[in-house]
Amino acid sequence: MGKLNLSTTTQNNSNLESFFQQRVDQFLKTHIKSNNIIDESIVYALEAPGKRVRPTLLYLVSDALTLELDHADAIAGALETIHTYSLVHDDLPCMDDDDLRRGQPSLHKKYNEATAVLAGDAMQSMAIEMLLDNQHFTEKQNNLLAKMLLETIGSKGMILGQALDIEYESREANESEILLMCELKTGVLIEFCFLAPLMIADASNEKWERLGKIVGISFQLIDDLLDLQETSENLGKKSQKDIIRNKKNYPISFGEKKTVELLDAYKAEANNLLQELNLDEHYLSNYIMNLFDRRI
Ligand code: GRG
Repeated sequence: MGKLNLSTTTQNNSNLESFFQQRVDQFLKTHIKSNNIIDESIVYALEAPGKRVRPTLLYLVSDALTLELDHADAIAGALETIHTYSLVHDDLPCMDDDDLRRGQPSLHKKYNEATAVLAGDAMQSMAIEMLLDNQHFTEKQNNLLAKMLLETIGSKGMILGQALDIEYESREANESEILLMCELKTGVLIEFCFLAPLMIADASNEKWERLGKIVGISFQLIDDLLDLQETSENLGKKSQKDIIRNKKNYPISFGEKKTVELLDAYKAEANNLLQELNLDEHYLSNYIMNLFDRRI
């Protein structure tokens, strides 16, 4: 049932979440020194109060597979760095054009557009360096992880998802196209939180893989619902923006009711998979179930 001594590290879910948040933040702090304007802007984006969902999932899946947490630090740091780069570029005027991110001015507002493009580019290199420099794994394992991450975020993964998101602003998209777009632009990076430790532990199986896929797609569906239902103040980013930009996300195209029904079905399936994987008493189960109920 995992190596983490939860009784000594944390008493409840919120302590556990801040334990993982602090852990990845500490890793990032020691890896990124603010020596120049690009590093300074990267620290600005990374230190902003994000939820650290991807590192937390990565640590919990690693623990469930009885991997050591310090072996996962570099993967957690790389994931948060890639995720933050995607937000920095997503906020640019040529993308989703958002002035507010994580409750503070977007990077291009605090600095300028050129700095935001360059900082995002540098964050991608930085993340891959973190994986390749991980002293806890063999060179072969580090190379495999780097290749997996590059495929995940490349032109057949996250970037394609973002390209489809933009393409659908000017044309209709059917249900399977929208679900694929959700999986690519957001889901695949979350799936990586499952697939990376599974690869290291040599423990891949269909149930784990399906769990990662469902959690990833659901995360975007919930994000789309929250965009319609919550205030900008609560989200720390501009809400109601998808309708204004003619986005074809799931609730806009098929309604909030159908989105909630789909999410209920995914949540029930995730719950069953967690039980079949004998994880119902592991904190990963609590964390995943709470992700389905999140309001930020
Ligand atoms: C290469 C120019 C260029 C752009 C790429 C990759 C990319 C732009 C965009 C990725 C798509 C994207 C930003 C999807 C949004 C995913 C999502 C739900 C973000 C919010 O994640 P949270 O809620 O945020 O985990 P925090 O701030 O808590 O970390």
